[in-house]
Amino acid sequence: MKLPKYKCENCGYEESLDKNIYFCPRCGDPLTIVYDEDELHGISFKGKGVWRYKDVLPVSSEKPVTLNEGGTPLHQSVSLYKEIGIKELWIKNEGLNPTGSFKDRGMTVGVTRALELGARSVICASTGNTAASLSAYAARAGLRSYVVVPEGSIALGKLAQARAAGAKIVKVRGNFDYALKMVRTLATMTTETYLLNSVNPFRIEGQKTLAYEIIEEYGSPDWIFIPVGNAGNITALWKGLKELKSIGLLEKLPKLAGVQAEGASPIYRAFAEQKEEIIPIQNPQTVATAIKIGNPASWRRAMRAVKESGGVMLSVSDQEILEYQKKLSSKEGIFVEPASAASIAGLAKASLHNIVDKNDRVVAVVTGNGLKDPESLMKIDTEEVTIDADINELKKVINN
Ligand code: AN7
Repeated sequence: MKLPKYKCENCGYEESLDKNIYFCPRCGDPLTIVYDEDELHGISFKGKGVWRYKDVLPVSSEKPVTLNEGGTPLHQSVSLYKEIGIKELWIKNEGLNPTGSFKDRGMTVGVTRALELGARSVICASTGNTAASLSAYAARAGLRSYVVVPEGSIALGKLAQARAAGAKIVKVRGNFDYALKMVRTLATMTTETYLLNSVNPFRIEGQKTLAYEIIEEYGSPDWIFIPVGNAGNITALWKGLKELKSIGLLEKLPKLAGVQAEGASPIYRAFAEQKEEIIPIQNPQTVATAIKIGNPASWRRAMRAVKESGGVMLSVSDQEILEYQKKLSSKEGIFVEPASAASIAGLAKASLHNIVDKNDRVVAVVTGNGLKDPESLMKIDTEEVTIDADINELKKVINN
């Protein structure tokens, strides 16, 4: 089989995978790993989870660093689809990955690559989930991990995960965008500390298995909705879908809808205003801390994915995010973190504006587990009472 190679989708630069690089030396965009299209045709898979797709993953190791990631459930909506006004809604629950988010799909491949390269340690900048995932996989690989996070802006559960796994936690006085800029610069100065943000092409490879699972299990929906922060996951999703078409497993590519939080939506803004470039947001704000990102590294690839697919970028308010986080739990039994609810909130908006049709079949990706970030839920009104330990008191509150 012809070996995969790095390619810059922005300017066409190509390089062998033997090199340890992340960015195009010509134009600076994150590099993508590409396969020969003829080689992909007719490939088949066996096994479960991310490593089911090992023939389209660019690592040769027989012993990947794994926690059995992938193979997450695709739940059919029993209620929200009606309220939203579409024919079918399926919810891909990435919060049921080993560390509670989709990041594990990329980390199993990325940390395996780190070992193949002989790295001594791994590093990421993170709004929380990447840190939680990286520190777990690094622990399993016996590698030192450094996670650089915006001080005060990461959810408690995620911080606890990184602490438990023994990562060195570096809190930056500044936002995620500064943290990412620093680790990117560090990566140009040393090869001993391997960079595992989603600008790492090997992480994108692992994350593309999301597309493989959706298509193998469901076939081709009309739309896929996905939350967007740094824009790695939508990049990976689109890459996977296009590969599936080359393999012959997918005839018609779905349209993609990328959903950002209003206060952190530079890609949406550029899309809506038909601009060629994004204008980074200096001080992004949203309750969905996972996607509180003002200068997404993979914005070009996200924009291209959305446009090529005939889809859209959308933005949703914090209020909409919290409303649909609650509804996902109260109507479907699926507890997600705020960033994840952005995809469903975006879908509701798209239906209202007739961007999706009532006959459409939609898959919405929810990306992270609600247990990581329960804080916002503690502030809403719910049916809660406190009683004495007395059976009559209990009987009084049961009112059906
Ligand atoms: C739950 O952990 O960027 O568009 O540093 O945790 O690929 O960035 C997290 C992102 C969506 C956005 N949902 O994905 C990090 C980080 C959840 C997330 C996203 C994130 P990308």
